[in-house]
Amino acid sequence: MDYQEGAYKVKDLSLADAGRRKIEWAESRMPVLLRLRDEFRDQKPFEGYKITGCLHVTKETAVLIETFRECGAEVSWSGCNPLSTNDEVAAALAKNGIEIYAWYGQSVEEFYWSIERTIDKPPHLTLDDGADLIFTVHKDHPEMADHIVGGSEETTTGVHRLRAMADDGKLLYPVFAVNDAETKWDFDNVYGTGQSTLDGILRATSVLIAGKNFVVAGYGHCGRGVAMRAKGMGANVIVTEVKATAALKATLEGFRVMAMDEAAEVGDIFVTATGMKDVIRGDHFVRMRDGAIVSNTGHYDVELNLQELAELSSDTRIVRDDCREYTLENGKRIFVLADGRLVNLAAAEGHPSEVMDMSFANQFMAHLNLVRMHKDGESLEPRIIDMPPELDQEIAGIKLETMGLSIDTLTSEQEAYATDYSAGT
Ligand code: RBV
Repeated sequence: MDYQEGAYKVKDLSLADAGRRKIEWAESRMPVLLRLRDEFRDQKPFEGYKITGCLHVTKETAVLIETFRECGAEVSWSGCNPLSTNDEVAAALAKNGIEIYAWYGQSVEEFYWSIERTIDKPPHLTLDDGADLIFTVHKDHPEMADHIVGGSEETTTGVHRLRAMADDGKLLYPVFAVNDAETKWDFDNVYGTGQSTLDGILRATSVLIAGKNFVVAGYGHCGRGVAMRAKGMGANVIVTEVKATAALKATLEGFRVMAMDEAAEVGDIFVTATGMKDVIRGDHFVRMRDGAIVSNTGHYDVELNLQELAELSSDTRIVRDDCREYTLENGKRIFVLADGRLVNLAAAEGHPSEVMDMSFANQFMAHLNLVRMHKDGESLEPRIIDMPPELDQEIAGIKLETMGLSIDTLTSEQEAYATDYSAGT
């Protein structure tokens, strides 16, 4: 398709004012990112660079996009999940002249069509959440890699895949592993996922969490956050795992650990947070209690095998927004939320602005670093680059400051003591 500056495809441009109010709300809770915007607005470090992003179109992402733009970048964007775009926010961005192709309820074809449109004019920088954009470049437009300075990846699953790609020597340009920054995964993945997943389940069902058997599949950072919040609301939390150390940690945190075969029979609410496919499948669905609620909060919609569920069912219907009832041939009913797509973004608004503030400050800095290295003529080998740990302290420091909290500083004697190997008892 011919490239047109500022082109867009969104649900309805008349939603723009409502979207603008949402973006302003997020801005009021994202002081770290706004500070970066203020710091770099006049210098325009991104002037002459096009950033293409593929990340959930939410009010928080809008703050990131507009920050890049105000700091000089040309931006094009698509959502990274067919069910996560906020149509009001997308309209506000389009109205503000951002090149954007995103609407809620895209088909898979429309999803990839949107990615293609964002790279009709090749970018210098790519920003991914789940690696669909970077995979599209590698698979269908490898020649574009010569033009691309570097990229970044937001989420665990994406970084995992990209590391595998780099190990195989297939990665064509350098990518910052934003997910692996301490100020990302120790906050966004734990507290962000924890709260927003419960939020999604509540909006889709409005059930009482207290007293329910709440099964969390996967006890990584995301699963831990979900388990913690479900416990806080009075659920009996059960954890399923494939990794012994993770299962042990869950046990010592006071959660019951069992295999999914067993959990399937007792769970009232299920959430998968593993990054693996077929975590809940046909032989689990048939064992479930009547009325069981099943959802996923992992990046891809592969964790629940809904095809097997459909094959076991005699009937299915939508009973509420984001809640589909399956009636099994054994007469039991199972309720699947958001068609197995990440429930926190599909049925709620994703992570709260306060945590995305730090995740997106990391995204901003990753791209600023890529541009700086490029301008300095540093050779940028294709590899996965870790975020500098000093940056975590800087971001966390600003966050604390904006929360009005102060911390101590080591005295010079204490600093010397920290590395004094002659000191003992
Ligand atoms: N995520 N973004 C939001 N409100 O914009 N919420 C969640 C938002 C990101 C989060 O960083 C996680 O790594 C990723 O979505 C999973 O796709």
